[in-house]
Formats: sequence, structure tokens, C-alpha cells
Amino acid sequence: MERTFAIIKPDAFKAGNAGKILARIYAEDFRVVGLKKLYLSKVEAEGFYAVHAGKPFFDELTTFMSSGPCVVMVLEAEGAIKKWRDLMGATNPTEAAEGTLRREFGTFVGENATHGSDAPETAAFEIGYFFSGLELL
Ligand code: ABT
Ligand code: MG
Repeated sequence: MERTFAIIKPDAFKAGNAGKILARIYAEDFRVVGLKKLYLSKVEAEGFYAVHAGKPFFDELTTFMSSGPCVVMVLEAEGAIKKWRDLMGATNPTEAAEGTLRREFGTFVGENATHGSDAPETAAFEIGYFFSGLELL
């Protein structure tokens, strides 16, 4: 079993789509190991996306991620990292395949409804950034 880290981003939360996205998560047989609603500060969003620091979209991205509440989750499944990224679809919602979460719920490339870890090392960092071990029992 593998674990990945996922976010229902502020655009999707604000639009009232958190429930629909969670329903898809359960329908696809992920186990929800951790889940909480957070309202990130700008500094907390910058720390989460530190890998993108210095890129032209960094300020816009971290302003968006701290613009409203989001839902952070740890999801478990066989091959959870790829399985969740497949369910989300491409980064740009207009390029995401029919039936994917970003196609259905994303706004545009800068506000794309969901996040998912892209590798085991990033999953480990991202899970540890938001959850303590006690929260994942
Ligand atoms: P995340 O799951 O948010 O990390 O997206 P993904 O891994 O699919 O894509 P990356 B490249 O990590 O994008 C991070 C966030 O930055 C936004 N972005 C990215 C832009 O706004 N413009 C760009 O040119 C690029 C490359 C998309 C992602 N988040 N949002 N929202
Ligand atoms: Mg990414």
C-alpha cells in the first residue's frame, strides 16, 4: 500500500465541490487516512510550494492557495501516487481528459481544484508538512 498527499484547493472548496470530490475519492477505493480543513497563511503556502520558489507563477500560486479554506488529505491505495494523479488529470484543466477532477472542477491552470504529490519523496515531505503521525493512526 502506498500513501499520497492530496489537497482540495480553495477554488474547488469555495465552489462547494469538496463533497463531490470526496465522493470520487471513495468511489475509486482510496482509503482516507487523514483529512482536515485548513486556511493556509501566505507563508504556509510558500513553504508547501518551496520547490516552485522563484518561478514566475510563485506569487500568484501562493496567494491563491492562501485565499480561502482548503482540505488536505492523506490517501492510501495500491500505487496511490499515480492513481491519484490519473484521477486529477493534467495540470491545465482545459488539457485534462474527460472524467478527470481537474476537467470537471478546475478553473484554469493557476486554480486547478486539486493537488497531488508527484513522487514518493514529495509525498513524504508533503504528508509531514501537514500531518503528525498521531493524526494518521
Ligand atoms: P500541483 O498538484 O498543484 O503541484 O500541480 P501539478 O503538479 O500538476 O503541476 P505543477 B507544475 O507542480 O504546478 C504547481 C502549481 O502551479 C500552477 N502553475 C504551474 C501555473 O499557474 N503556471 C504554470 O506555468 C505552471 C507550470 C499550477 C499548479 N497549481 N495550481 N493551482
Ligand atoms: Mg506539482
